[in-house]
Amino acid sequence: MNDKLALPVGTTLDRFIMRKQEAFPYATGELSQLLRDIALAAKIVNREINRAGLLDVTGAYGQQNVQGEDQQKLDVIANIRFIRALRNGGEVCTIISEEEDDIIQTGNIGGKYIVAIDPLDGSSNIDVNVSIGTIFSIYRRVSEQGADGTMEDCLQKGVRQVAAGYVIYGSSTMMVYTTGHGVNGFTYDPSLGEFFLSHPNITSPETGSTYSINEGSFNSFPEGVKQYVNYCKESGYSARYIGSLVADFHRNLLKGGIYIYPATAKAPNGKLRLMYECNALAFIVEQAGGKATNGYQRIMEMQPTELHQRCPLIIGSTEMVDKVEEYLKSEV
Ligand code: AHM
Ligand code: MG
Repeated sequence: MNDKLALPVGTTLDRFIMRKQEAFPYATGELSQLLRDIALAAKIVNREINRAGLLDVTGAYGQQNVQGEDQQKLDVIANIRFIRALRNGGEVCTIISEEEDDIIQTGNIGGKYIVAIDPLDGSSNIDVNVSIGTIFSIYRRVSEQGADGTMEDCLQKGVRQVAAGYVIYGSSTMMVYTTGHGVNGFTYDPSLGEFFLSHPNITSPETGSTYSINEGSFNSFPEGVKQYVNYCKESGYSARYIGSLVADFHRNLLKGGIYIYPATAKAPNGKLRLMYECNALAFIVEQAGGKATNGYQRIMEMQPTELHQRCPLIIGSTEMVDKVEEYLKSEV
């Protein structure tokens, strides 16, 4: 699954993207440019996040996003920054964003790509200086170039992603992405303004002993999930739940573990969104040797029917995800 072209730790993200592109003689370089656009926007958002406490940009913005949640100022800022970068880059015709009800046409009718993005995930953590993240998926449009992207371009299954990634704004800032040839992680050096390859060829441990789930909703979990959580406790596993999907996912990806956001009474279809949260992480986890399911179906094979569709998410080390599926199956 991993690239044949191994590049040393310390390679800059720009060079890494360029060298990978050179390995594909017919690549036009547009996807590479698009990834660089995202990295640039991530640096800008990182700067805003780092000074959030100082510049009074934290706190509610006074309006709600399409899911009826309070928007934070930084959500809005991140949304603007990413959209601007993608519009200016020219490779993307259409964007789906967690922060916008409808699809966003960039005006780049010659652009080949569609991007689905959660510009700033884990927004309840912004005001309290806890890790947050950006999540993105990239698809090739199915309609002809020369016009705006269509709904059909947007509602593609996760298996059609050409690239996906996330940025974690944590104790250090990292960008982790895949183009379907393994997963690589880059750490940002703010003094140089560059991302450097720090985690080449990330592989997810087969199993782990950490589980991440909001146990406050235990009473309304599906029976199989309740049983799995009890199994974790009996097994002496560690519970770790940051409440930032990217941060919980990232830890579990590196160390082994499972993240679960099941259907609950409050969120009957789960809380997370298929198009710009679940699919991207599913692509990454599978590329790293892990697994992502809604409990009954592989996430990346779900046919999206709505832009902001939600689905339950069970993601992480393969053996752990398999176990949850067994419990869910025995429920019926
Ligand atoms: P958001 O997109 O509004 O930030 O919501 C997504 C976040 C995830 O990052 C996190 O894992 C989850 O919501 C936490 O939700 P809950 O507080 O219900 O456990
Ligand atoms: Mg989100």
